[in-house]
Amino acid sequence: MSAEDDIKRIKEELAKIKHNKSTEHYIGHLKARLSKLKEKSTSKKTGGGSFAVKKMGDATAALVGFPSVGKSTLLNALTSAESRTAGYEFTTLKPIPGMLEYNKTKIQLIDAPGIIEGASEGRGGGRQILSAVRNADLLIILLDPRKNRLEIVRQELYDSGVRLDQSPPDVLVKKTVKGGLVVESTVKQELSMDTIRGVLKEFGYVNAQVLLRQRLSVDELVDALSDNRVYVPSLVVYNKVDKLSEKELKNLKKQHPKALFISAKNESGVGELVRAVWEKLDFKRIYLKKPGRDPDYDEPLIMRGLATVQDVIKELGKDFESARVWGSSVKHQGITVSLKHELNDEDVVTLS
Ligand SMILES: Nc1nc2c(ncn2[C@@H]2O[C@H](COP(=O)(O)OP(=O)(O)OP(=O)(O)O)[C@@H](O)[C@H]2O)c(=O)[nH]1
Ligand SMILES: [Mg+2]
Repeated sequence: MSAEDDIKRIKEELAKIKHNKSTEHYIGHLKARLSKLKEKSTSKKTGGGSFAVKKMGDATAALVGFPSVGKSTLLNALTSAESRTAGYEFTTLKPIPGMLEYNKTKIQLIDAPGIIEGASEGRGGGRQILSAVRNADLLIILLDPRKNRLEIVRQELYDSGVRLDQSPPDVLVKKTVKGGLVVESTVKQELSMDTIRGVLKEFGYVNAQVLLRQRLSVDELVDALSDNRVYVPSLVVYNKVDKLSEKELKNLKKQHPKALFISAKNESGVGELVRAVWEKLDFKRIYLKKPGRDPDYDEPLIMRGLATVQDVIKELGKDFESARVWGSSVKHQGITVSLKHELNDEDVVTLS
């Protein structure tokens, strides 16, 4: 029996089982097994190949969606890249990168071929496409409002190991030489210890110290133990709003209050989209200032996420011991801060 047959059989079985306390252990076993089989079959089939795009710029955002939703039209509107667009499906055959500059930041944008239902199982070359976008720092899910396939796209991403807008489960596993499985939890778990140990065993842990620091579902526990999970933020964007009546657009906005609404063709709403992309990528522009000189506002150091003075020093690759900071992260302008101090966007830093 091939891994594919096994995967299919386990999925069918999972679909049939009723979820309750008495089946929890067995479900855990099946889900762990499924994850391992998928990992094995994916690593065999995807090598990146011609679909691999080298990451460039300060961060990478990838466009994902069904065919013909306007991904290439949007890439062309936002960057100087020229990706073929057409009124038929599967126009784009491999990922096309472009570069977008905003707020002194370079954002690489990847236009990917369209994915369809079953992509995570390889339909329509889906595996290759998903493996090309999964390493992006942000996924822009582009949709045609007339064919709203948001849930399908999300499910395909989920099934290929992409976890949108969530952080990795807080689980620490340390393999040991002997002593069996020692499982501790800082919070009360819903899952029984029997289920947790069963899943750990399925992943091959015989001797290990395991610390669970959050309440976990079976899926989260399996995620924590699987190698191929990525945790990526996302934006939901409805394109082609020029085709909607005012009333239709109003209803759509009501249904999806967090989404963005654009027309890539007319380039309307794209300014807001670029701003949202920039904000979602959590950039910090740090202006460096040599003592006695003006800050360098032209070429900020671009950081992402949490950025401490220490991170800045590391990025510069030089030795500094002290820092003064001006900007919104300090109460007193120009004060000397510790190296652990967290910087905000547009802070000015003098290192010495
Ligand atoms: N009315 C309207 N049409 C659009 C818009 N954006 C794209 N289109 C049209 O939709 C069709 C598909 O656009 P593409 O950009 O090729 O779509 P894609 O998502 O890259 O498609 P694949 O490469 O096949 O996955 C083309 O005919 C575009 O002109 C838009 O905002 N409004
Ligand atoms: Mg395209």
